[in-house]
Amino acid sequence: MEFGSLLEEIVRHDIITIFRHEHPDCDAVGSQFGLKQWINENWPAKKVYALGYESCSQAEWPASDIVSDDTIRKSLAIVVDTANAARVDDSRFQTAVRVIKIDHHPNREHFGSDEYVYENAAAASEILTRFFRDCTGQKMSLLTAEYLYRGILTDTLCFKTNNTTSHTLAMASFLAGFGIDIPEINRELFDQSLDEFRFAAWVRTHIRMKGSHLAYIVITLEDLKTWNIDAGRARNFITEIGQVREFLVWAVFTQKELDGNLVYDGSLRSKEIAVNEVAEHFNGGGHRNAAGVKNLTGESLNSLIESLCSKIE
Ligand SMILES: [Mn+2]
Repeated sequence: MEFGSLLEEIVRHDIITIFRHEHPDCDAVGSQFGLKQWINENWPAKKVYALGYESCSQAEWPASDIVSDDTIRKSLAIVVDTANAARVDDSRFQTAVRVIKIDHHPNREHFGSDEYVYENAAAASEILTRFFRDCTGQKMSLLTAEYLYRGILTDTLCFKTNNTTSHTLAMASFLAGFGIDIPEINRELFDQSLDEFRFAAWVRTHIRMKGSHLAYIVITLEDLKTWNIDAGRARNFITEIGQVREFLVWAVFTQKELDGNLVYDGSLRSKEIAVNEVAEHFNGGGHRNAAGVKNLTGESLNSLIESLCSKIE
């Protein structure tokens, strides 16, 4: 990985705004707050803001900053973990003096003047860890290391995804060296409440099969109400149906109301098949083995299932 003028740009600007994607996961906020923390510690006089309207429900994170349009216009904007401009959770990044993209998703849409996109990285946090490690003149704290470690650990599902490489592990090891409490961080991120444990059991018993290798579940608005869980968190239970030998593709769909109609958002996972290529035809996209779709009618949900199935056979 090469970081060109990234350090110089950070040094050059007095105001830095950091953006990430909507429906933020731990890699989005981990890389965002990790970068903010690192800049704050090395250049205390700089004004650094982490922006985004939504919050991440997994583990505890600092609140987003609130800044004026004028401040953003004067700032260097750094967008982390986000493949396309429309997905940034605050479109004002476009007004900044300069925009830098740091990401690990397939680089289909170019935005910003500088891009540090490494598709082989398992997490945006992995890229930032490498950058911080290479900046030998700067210091780094345990808190920064913890934010980034959370990002790597969650995006790799505890180092289990097939984009986990020796580089991923080397970066995690570098972070762990700051004194990270490894079992504690695992408990914080992955321990379930009793209600979640029961919901997970319900998800497992309500999967449907299409053919022998595609497993999915459709969670209705009524189900969400019964379980008192929001759609985003419910879709995270896709991990409950992951590790099954027979399943090559698996998915969780949640129902929602949009302009008076019932539509579906979904999370797709696979062992080998490129689910993002299918997702792109259904208002979605993402990684080869982990993608999402949104606002599908019941009919398009069925054709998505058909398309996934035909890709397996
Ligand atoms: Mn990520």
